[in-house]
Amino acid sequence: MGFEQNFSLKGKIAWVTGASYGIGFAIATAYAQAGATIVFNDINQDLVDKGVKAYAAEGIKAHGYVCDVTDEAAVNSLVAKIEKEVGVVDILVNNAGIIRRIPMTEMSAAEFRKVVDVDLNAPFIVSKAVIPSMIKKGHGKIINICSMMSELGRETVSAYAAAKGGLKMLTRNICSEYGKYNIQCNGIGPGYIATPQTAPLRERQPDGSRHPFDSFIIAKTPAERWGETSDLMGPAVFLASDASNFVNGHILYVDGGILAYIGKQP
Ligand code: NAP
Ligand code: GCO
Repeated sequence: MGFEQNFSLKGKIAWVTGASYGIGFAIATAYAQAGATIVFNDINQDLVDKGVKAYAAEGIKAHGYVCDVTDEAAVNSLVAKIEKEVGVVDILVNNAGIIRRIPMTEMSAAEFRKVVDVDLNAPFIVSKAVIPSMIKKGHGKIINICSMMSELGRETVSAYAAAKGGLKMLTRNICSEYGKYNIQCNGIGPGYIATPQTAPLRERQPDGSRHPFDSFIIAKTPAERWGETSDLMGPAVFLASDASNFVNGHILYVDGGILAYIGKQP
């Protein structure tokens, strides 16, 4: 197999969850550029319609579906629909996610459960739904979008950190259980990336100065910048391609060096 072919996704069907915009959109765009057919879902028709238009603007004919990834019946029904309308999923990216920044003692159990439901239970549900066909097909790639919070805690993100820490271990367990079927399950751990999800952490102050958290992240990142969704495209293609067929159960941190660095002296 030629070197470039190792990184090609030609002939593959990739499903990226929650990918109307943000990190998922960037990953799906990279997969299309590498030759894959793109399937994505989002939580409502308006987002899906906007996503289809956004992909079309990139020259990509994406198959968009409405589906709440926490709803197992809806996910199983969608997998059957995708297999009928597009084909068997070769590459799954569990990207859909939410965060609630609330001090733990002020967070309700319902709010905690909601974050865990989307960020951990849903990757279980969706992975479970696509694995049987991957086994029949003789190969599969599952990529879970983890986080710095798969390794580190911080104030107000207890539910998110618990979920993303669990997602790291779910990644390793899927690797352990299905590696023998030539299914590789890995994670990507983005650092702090400029998307709508982190917009509140980057808002300029009334006097025009940086948000304190923005300055904090700059000081904690050797690259001295926030990540862009484009920084994730290459690593995502690598983990979806034949080039990573012997990489399994690994969390690839794409964080500009945050996890390696004690932080700039004030
Ligand atoms: P985002 O901008 O909030 O996008 C998340 C997407 O998932 C949205 O389209 C959202 O739809 C969708 N979604 C949420 N709940 C869903 C559900 N139940 N079913 C289907 N779709 C659902 O987030 P992002 O920044 O692109 O992050 C994407 C992933 O990367 C998440 O898992 C996040 O935890 C992770 N991550 C982000 C960063 C970062 O710095 N941005 C860093 C590390 C990891 P709605 O618009 O309706 O909510
Ligand atoms: C936060 C941020 C982070 C990022 C990301 C870091 O509030 O700390 O939202 O959690 O989203 O997960 O990797």
